[in-house]
Amino acid sequence: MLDTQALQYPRNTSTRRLFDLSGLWKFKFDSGACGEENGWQYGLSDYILMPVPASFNDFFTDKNSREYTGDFWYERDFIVPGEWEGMSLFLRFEGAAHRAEVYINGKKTVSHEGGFMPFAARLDGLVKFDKPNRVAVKINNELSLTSLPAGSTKLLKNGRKMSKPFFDFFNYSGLNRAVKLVAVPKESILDLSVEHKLTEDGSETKYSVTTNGDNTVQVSVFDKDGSIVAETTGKEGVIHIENTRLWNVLDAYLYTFRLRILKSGSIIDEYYEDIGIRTVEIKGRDILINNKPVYLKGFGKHEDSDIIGRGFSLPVAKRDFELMKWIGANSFRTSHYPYAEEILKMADREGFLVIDEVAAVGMFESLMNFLEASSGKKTDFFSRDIVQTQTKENHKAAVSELITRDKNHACVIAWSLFNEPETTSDSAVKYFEEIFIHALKTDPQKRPRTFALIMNSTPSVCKCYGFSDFLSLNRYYGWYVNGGYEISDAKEQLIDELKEWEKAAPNKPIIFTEFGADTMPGLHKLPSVMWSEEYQEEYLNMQFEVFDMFDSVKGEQVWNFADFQTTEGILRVDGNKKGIFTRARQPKNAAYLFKKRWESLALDYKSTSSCRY
Ligand code: BDP
Repeated sequence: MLDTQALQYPRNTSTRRLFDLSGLWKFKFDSGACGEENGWQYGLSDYILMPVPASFNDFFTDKNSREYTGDFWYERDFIVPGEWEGMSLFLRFEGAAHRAEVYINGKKTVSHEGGFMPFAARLDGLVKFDKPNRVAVKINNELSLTSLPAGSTKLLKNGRKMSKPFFDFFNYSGLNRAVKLVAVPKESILDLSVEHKLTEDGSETKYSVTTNGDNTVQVSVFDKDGSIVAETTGKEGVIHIENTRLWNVLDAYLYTFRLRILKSGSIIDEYYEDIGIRTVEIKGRDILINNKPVYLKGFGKHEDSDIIGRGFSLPVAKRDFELMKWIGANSFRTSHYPYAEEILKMADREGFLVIDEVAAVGMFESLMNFLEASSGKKTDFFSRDIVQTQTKENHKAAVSELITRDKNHACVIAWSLFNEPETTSDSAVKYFEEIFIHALKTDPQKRPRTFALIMNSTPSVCKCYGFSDFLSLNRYYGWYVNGGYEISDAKEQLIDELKEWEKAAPNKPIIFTEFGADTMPGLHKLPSVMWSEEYQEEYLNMQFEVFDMFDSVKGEQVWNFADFQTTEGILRVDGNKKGIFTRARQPKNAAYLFKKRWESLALDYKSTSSCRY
């Protein structure tokens, strides 16, 4: 059963308490997978200290540790204040990559699959008050056909394990996000869902609150100045707001929805969420926000930075938003996994549009899937029993968690349910259908659903694009295919493919969710050669010309926002260099090209709808 409260963003309120356990934890590799046998759940000896949140990998100076694959443990002590006795207590793990088992004072409490979603270790009855308690967590970062992201684990002849991702980012592992000690009242608010409708005089928000008790629920809505604009009681209902200040692209407005459980005048529980009121819809070839067409300008990103790997860093997130605003972007995709919720909160506040992606990446079974795809090689990923059973179950659970956590964010305009899966075999179809239906059922707002199509998923062979409400194309003509001086042929290919898509899917907007060229920052060549800053610009100008030719293209999200770390290999020079910014978040020349273009493109660029700005 989904623990919805674990997915609820934790807050201090008049009834709730919160303590962040970020800091140095004890840490130890368990290459023999014999931690439990040796009693590590009770405490670690011969440990080292490890910062949380962070990926462990890049702190190390030896390669065996950086590449470590297998079980590893984190442990620390924590005090639960006596004043919290009688409350419901849990530790919230916000991201443990890729699977975890949590022990509280030696007792196994919870296990969780997937490294990008919060889960709770419930503490009731397991902890002492005002005395040290111990949390030990065993994490495992092995990749397999059933893990999201997918990959394999190789046993080297020297006995060490090695991660072999079927995807193009480093398998950063560990407690990548914070761990928080949370106390909520025994009777408390477990979940809130909202669904908005625009009316002639404002808006209507249908809401539903889940609690674990029968006392009255009160919902009060406050504007930015703290003035109350609506109030009602009941677990379900409709909130009517007059003259609503809608949430808009790069013009965000958030109302605070305060929820209370009341009993004879006293407050049993209190929680709040900042909610932007807006609608999202696909109509013909338009993506409509509040019934107005929008053109997406932005990035595929990664949670990736120097030293901390995939660890969440508020400062890095802040810098990324400043750069995205500077360059004139209005959107991004959380490629290739759900990001820390703080990032969505920032997007809510800044008015960015987010395509929220589940970690279903690598379902093509190849590390260099961009190359395999261009070679036309078929990998029948979905024909295996284990994929149709265990992987699908994990995938559905990940979709449930993603949508439950992120459903109220105004910034989230679509769910991306896969990145570059195999789509040409019949076995993919049934799998896709189930995942797409599951997402629709789970989302109260019924947002558009999509998946990012790999190069070889062309209209003539792809059997799955029909499930998408809009097409998300990852295309590398001019890089993996016909790169360099052959770019004129690449342009023709891109044009031909787009013509085919327009015919095959006349009612679907097309978003380029990936296009890009690896570029060594500072490498200048006249005339251009591939990898030079000049070639990146040449490649992008070619793309822009083609995008501008097709009215069906309703967005461009370049790959990638910044250079990022990958598995080492002959195609990667210390990582993927397709960034428009360097890994240190400084501009390459191409950044100025984008700034000029995006600042000149209207928000409703190429709209076909009658309702324009
Ligand atoms: C696509 C993937 C992305 C890669 C990119 C690339 O979706 O993760 O990083 O290509 O090759 O295949 O740069």
